[in-house]
Amino acid sequence: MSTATIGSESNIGLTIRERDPLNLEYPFDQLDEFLTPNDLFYIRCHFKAPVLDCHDYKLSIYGAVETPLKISYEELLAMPCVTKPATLECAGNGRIFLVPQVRGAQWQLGAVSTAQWTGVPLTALLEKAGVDPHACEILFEACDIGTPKEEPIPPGEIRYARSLDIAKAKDVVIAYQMNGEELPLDHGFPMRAIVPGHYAMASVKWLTGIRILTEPFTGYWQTSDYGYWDFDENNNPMRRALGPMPLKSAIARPRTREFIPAGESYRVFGAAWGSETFVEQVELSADDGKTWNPVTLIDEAQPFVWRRWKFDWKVPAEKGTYILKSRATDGQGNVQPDHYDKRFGTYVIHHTFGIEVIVR
Ligand SMILES: Nc1nc2c(c(=O)[nH]1)N[C@H]1C(S)=C(S)[C@@H](COP(=O)(O)O)O[C@H]1N2
Ligand SMILES: [Mo]
Repeated sequence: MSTATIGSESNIGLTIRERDPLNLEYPFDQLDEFLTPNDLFYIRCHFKAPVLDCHDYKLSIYGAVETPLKISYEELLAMPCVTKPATLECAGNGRIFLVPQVRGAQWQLGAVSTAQWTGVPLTALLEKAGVDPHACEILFEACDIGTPKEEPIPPGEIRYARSLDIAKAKDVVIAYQMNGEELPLDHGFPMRAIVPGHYAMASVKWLTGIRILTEPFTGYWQTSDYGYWDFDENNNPMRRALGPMPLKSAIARPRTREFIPAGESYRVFGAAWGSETFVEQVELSADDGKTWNPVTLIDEAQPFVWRRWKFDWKVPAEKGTYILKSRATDGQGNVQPDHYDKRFGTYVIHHTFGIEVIVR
């Protein structure tokens, strides 16, 4: 077996969850700066990353529009751009903590990262094309292709594609830079969508088409995968697509089963994030959720990105196993739940789960 094929040479700091397709986890216990360095940003791919030549690249905007467009890479770079931060989190982040174990990549805490994204606002492209007033969704089409491995398997090879409610278009950036650098291959070079506040399956990489739809899209990546069972208004079961990231906080340090010296002070460090509403407060418990203490928030409150936090824990003199938990509250008073919601199957793992540490 070849060993020289794990991402690019710059991805060596990431934890391997799967080699082919490439699935690499950010070592979350190294959380430090607000922005995750590009070479530590987690990578989640369903198929082999397509290698596109930006000189031949064209982004098609078509479907329910007045003027279908094919825009080159150079033309996109010449348009007015925006730069904004967004936290991306894989909907399966934290899956390894589910008991009993579920299928899928066994992410620990690090299928989440934050970057500054530079690109063209989607609204500018939609204006150029002239959107049909009956349009309801936007389909982002990518050019990576393959056969998904998980049952039920589609009848043949499929491309990655995902639709979005047109009302959310206002926040979307068609990005070609990540933290001020050219978008790396594994993160979608030359262009990707960034959908701030949504689980990152919405942020389609290697974007080649934007199709405007007048009917909801029901493709594989939002019904079979990245969907969940619900009931419609007539009480019939239906699949709904995952969307916004619910409120969540996570402990970066200490790590699970870390040894901590008794009787000293230990700086607990983590991050909390949500979607449209910002994180208002985070609390920490060192007794498995019996008592809670407010932590110090480091970053300013804003939607779509994490707020790092810290808490100086007076570690008890008594040796033994302690369970740490963090719990976030948002600007509307919503509190992070303490149980996993089974409706979401192998996704949406945002409850307050315990980080067990050993004081000695
Ligand atoms: N074209 C394409 N876009 C994609 C994917 C993919 O496999 N193909 N994976 C999605 C998923 S599930 C996640 S979590 C994010 C990961 O983005 P990253 O690799 O830049 O961290 O990309 C999304 N966009
Ligand atoms: Mo994902």
